[in-house]
Amino acid sequence: MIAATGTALTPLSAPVARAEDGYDLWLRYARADAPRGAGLAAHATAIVAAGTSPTLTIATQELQRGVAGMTGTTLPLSATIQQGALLLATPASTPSLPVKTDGLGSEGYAIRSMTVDGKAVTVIAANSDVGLLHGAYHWLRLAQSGESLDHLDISSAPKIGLRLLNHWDNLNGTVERGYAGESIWDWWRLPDWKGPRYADYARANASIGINGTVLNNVNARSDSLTAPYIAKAAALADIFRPYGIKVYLSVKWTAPMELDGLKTADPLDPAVAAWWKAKADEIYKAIPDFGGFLVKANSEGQPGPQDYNRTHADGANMLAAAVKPHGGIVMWRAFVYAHDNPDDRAKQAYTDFKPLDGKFADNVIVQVKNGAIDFQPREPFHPLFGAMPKTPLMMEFQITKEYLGQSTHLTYLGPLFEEVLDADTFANGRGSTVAKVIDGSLEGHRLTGIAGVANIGANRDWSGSIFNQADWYAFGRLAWDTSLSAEGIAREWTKMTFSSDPKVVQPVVTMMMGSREAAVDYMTPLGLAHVMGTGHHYGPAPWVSDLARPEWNPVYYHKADVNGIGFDRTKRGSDAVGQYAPVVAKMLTDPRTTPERDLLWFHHLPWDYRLKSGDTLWDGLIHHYDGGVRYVADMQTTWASLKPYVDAERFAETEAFLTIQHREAQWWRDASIAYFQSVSKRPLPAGSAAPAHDLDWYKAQSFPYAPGHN
Ligand code: BDP
Repeated sequence: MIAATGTALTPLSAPVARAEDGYDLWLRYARADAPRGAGLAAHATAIVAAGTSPTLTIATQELQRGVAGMTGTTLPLSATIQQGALLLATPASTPSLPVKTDGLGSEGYAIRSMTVDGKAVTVIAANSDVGLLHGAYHWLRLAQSGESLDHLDISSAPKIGLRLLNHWDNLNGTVERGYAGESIWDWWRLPDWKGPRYADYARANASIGINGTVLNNVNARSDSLTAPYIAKAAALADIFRPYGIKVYLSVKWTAPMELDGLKTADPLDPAVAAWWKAKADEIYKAIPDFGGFLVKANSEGQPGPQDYNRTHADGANMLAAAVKPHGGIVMWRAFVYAHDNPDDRAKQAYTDFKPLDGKFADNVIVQVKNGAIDFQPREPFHPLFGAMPKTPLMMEFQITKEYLGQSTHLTYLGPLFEEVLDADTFANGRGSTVAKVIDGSLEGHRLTGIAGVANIGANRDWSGSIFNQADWYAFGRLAWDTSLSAEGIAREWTKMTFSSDPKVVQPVVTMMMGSREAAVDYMTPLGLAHVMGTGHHYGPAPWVSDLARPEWNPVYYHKADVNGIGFDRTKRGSDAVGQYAPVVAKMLTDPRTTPERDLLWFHHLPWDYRLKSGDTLWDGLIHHYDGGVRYVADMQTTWASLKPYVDAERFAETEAFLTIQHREAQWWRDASIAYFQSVSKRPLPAGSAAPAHDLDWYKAQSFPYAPGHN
């Protein structure tokens, strides 16, 4: 909670006494120490805002809230310019605006320290009030992080148009792969009851530049398209609108059949197209700025156009025509693989979608997961990036940590996002990064997007742990600007979330930066993937081999036996490498030139294969497992040393979660080694302890009530 009580200023590195429950996220506006507070107050003597729109009111109220929290003083609204004022203006509201807003688009902003009418002021300028709101949040971020507010000369505009959260929230309040409690959407009591949390959700998202939210699970129910549910979605849209956030809905392909008894859902059937057109008209009547549809079709049992021998493009284009007159879009997911297709699962999306390049309507964007399997702790970038030049592709990241320790593990995802965005597809020569594919600059697309599967739930702390909030934050910041560094983002998040005291910032950021790699090490080192427990995906189960579909079984992915381990995706194997640009394919064909972190993703290698460290593959694998567990122990030590600087509540929770993480990292390591040793028949390298239990013990563990899985 914001602790705006008391007048005594807390010295920077003094112990923090107040308890916090995480509700305020990175918008805590904690009281600044005396020198910083004074500096801040000098740059915020009043707000001069031209206009009274709901959005501008939100911006000024946020500035007032922030300054009150940080300095204890009330920031007045003023009609006239005074020394130290914050000026919020657009060219429309202030024709004499002294700051150029060209190139800022409809959402960007400029922040400039300057002299106006002889007074030193800070001007926040934008082309729209939403731009001003983003600018206000930027200024507050600087203020909260203890950055200088002098001589500001900032321009910022997003390159990616759609920056969306995808909620996998069900209408019954559960959240698929959600580890932070129930859904924050109170569907049952909407639209009448609109709790304060919705606006706080919008504030948090606006503060990091997220501009859209898909309200319901991609495994959608038709009910969300009925009149009562459209009214509920409209109530949320009304709350989010002034924050610059649009709502979108996931749709079920067979909704026309389920809701209105149509005989078919064939996209080329005129009655089906007419049904969707009428449905779109109905939605837009209630939500005039409705964003559009997200579709999971012909994937994991969901119906889709292929059921009628039509293509994904046929399906997407029919829906696109329905929303087109209203300016809506269709996000069509490429997460497809079929039970009757014996080909490598990692190849199937490319095989299905690549031939459709150029066949999609201009208001369709294809949403591609970061990797070709499914949000693993590490995956090479998806081969579709760079392979469909005539089609806008948007990124789908998973913020919720289905495969990365769920709610309790501290595994900061910034480095994962950064690694994928920076990956070079070589589609148009060197420097054809994934970021350039999705921001449209590589192939000249105007429709651009990035989505993150939300980690938000009804828990007080929103995300299931304090550190999980950093993943939501990092997603938003990178969506706004893919060139930001994960480390810089961790730094600003830490300053706002805990303290700008370097004694806190440095260790916390260091801890965060290696944490995802540590999870890779204790779960799936050297390019292993998908070895987790069936269904809930919690915990290790590399031995599973009895599930109906081959590609649901961990043994399908690691292919370990007495001779070696790994999935051969070279020409000798599935030839998934052939889906990458020739330069990349060549590199991945040879284990020696394949990045070691992806080694077993692309190659099946003998246990005696020599790693760059000089270790055999077998010994190296064990060393990675050991290193991952050790890293978690080190995080525990670091965290313990921060006790004097962190409030009791957040300290205790993180301490307890790190204890869980350490226990589970050990379990991952031990169970994986017990299993792989049972097939490799090799001794452990010197210094590596035997697993605590035998393999049967690990196999016998069962978790029928693990969260996030129905
Ligand atoms: C997988 C999840 C599953 C989702 C699916 C998807 O395990 O719950 O429905 O992805 O993205 O990661 O559609």
